[in-house]
Amino acid sequence: MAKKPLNIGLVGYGFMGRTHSNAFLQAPRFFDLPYQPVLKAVCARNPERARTFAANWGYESIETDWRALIAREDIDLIDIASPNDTHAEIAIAAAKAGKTVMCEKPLGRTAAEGKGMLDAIEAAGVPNMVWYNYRRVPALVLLKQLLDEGRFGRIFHYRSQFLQDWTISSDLPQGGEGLWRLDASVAGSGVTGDLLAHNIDMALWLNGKITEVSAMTETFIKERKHTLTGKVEAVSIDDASSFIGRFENGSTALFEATRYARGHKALFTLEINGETASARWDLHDLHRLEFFDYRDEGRLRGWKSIHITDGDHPYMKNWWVPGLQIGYEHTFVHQVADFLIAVGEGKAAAPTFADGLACDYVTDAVLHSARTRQWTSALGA
Ligand code: SOE
Repeated sequence: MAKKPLNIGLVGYGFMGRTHSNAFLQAPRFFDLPYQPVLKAVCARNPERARTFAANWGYESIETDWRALIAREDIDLIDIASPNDTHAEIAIAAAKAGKTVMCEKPLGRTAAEGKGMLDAIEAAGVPNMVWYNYRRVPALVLLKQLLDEGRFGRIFHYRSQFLQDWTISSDLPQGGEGLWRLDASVAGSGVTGDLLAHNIDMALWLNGKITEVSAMTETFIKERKHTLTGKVEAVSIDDASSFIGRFENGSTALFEATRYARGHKALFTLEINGETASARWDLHDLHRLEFFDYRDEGRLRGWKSIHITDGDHPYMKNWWVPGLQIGYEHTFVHQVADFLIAVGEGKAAAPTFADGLACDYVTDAVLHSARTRQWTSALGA
């Protein structure tokens, strides 16, 4: 049966523009979806580069002004993959125009911005999703299933890190294309909104609400040349961010994100310790889930390393044959597939804008706690 076309208008053509475009192309090839995504238009300020991007990924047309993209009647879904300072304005305008909206993480640069976005989405009643892609790693979906089945008993500890090392050089400029993540006026914050937000979103999904945090941030390099002004300017972002905290379920939280962990490129790790089981996972080995079950027979008790590649593992029957791995880009493919299936059924698919705002509340609390050196509520308004 012919699928209903769903016309995509993408804003932004950077790293995330590529992951999203690939996902829209691949999802209907591997999953049975109620819609056929059609790459209608990509929007970016530089027309030449937008045209090159469109030709490479198969977009039918380009726009250089996101307002014109939203005004187009042949666009059903606005996908926001542009820098963080553009998320709110575009999402609010797209919602008002009745478009379906997908937005890169973090939702807003602040929770106040995120709240405005959620209000607009709710007023318009349009389908929405935030691209916290790691929720779609098969090993972590399996972990979520094991938690929901109650295999861990009472949860005592949740700890998570995101370690990178790409900003250690003091010669690296800040700001501008490619380096806007180093400029807080564009990004909102440094690693707190960029990396720690992934740890937090995952924790909210797996282990429930974080009620309060006590945080510390550090900016190791205080001045950098700004790409746009050419001048050496004060650095506005946090280079490292860590916190201890409490979850609503009584477990304790230990989180850390940094871009100064020499040797680590994207080491997203998490570990959860319960009364009857523990599990741990890391992004560098994303197809494995380490699992310890205390209820195993004593003589055989130990950590299992489960290779998440079999047909009965989440998403895996849609890919190759048992034993063959998938990777990072597939998390975005899964996100498109889950979203379109949910939209077809008239349901919400998490992480919604409400979930994105819940994460923004925690990142705001982390920054506030670090600034004031006080324990801070992470539950938001
Ligand atoms: C930063 O280097 C970054 O690209 C983040 O912006 C992404 O969200 C993360 O998934 C990988 O690292």
